[in-house]
Amino acid sequence: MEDETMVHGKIRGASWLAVGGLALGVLGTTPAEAILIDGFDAPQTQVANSAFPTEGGVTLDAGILGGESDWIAQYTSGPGSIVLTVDAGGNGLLEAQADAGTLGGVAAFWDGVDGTPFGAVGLGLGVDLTAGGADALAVTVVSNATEVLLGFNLFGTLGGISQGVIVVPGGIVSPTVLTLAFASLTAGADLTDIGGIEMDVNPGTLVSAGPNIAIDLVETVAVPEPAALLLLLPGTAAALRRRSA
Ligand SMILES: [Ca+2]
Ligand SMILES: [Ca+2]
Repeated sequence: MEDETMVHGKIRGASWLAVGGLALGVLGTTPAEAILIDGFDAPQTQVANSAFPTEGGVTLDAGILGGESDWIAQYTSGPGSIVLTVDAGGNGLLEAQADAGTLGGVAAFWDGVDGTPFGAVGLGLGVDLTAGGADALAVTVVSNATEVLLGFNLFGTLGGISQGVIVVPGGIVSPTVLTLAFASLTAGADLTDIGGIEMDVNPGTLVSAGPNIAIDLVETVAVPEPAALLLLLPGTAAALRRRSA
């Protein structure tokens, strides 16, 4: 996985550096820094099947937003298992899959240290998701066999839920960053004070023989807007001319 991580870093680093450098030159501000929600670097395994239809656990790790992630594998029907693994063999990935003919789902929660994935979502984060100028959630998918929906529920500390979905296309074989703009979320929660984050794999959709998805990290990012930068360029050029005159 070391090679993949390097490739991933190179791709992401290169693209953001290029645009960030342009923004730096034009706007004179430092590029926004993202919040890492989870890099999936602490091990977790949950297997749900007909004998154990709802399995869950928590992972405590200082590298996880809020210090803890909560996990549930939910089996619905079929001959096999719903398998959730995080950091298997130290690979730094979240992987979810259903055995052939088996239906179910997988969910992750980041809601502070509450010691359980069950019951109400904890509201222990108290995080400003817009910090650093972030305007989107981003998921880096390293591989995905068939189309998967990643449903996000953002729970406001003071109430309300904002929701959105990232469509992960099938056929992904190299690190791919997919974003969910805050502006596209349903209204409900104050994004500057989020108590809990939920990510569901294929929410409301039962999946058979899949999904076989591997995710490297979930974070917030400031998505560059090339169109806005282009609009700024003429004005900047004019300002520079005035300054030198
Ligand atoms: Ca928790
Ligand atoms: Ca990772």
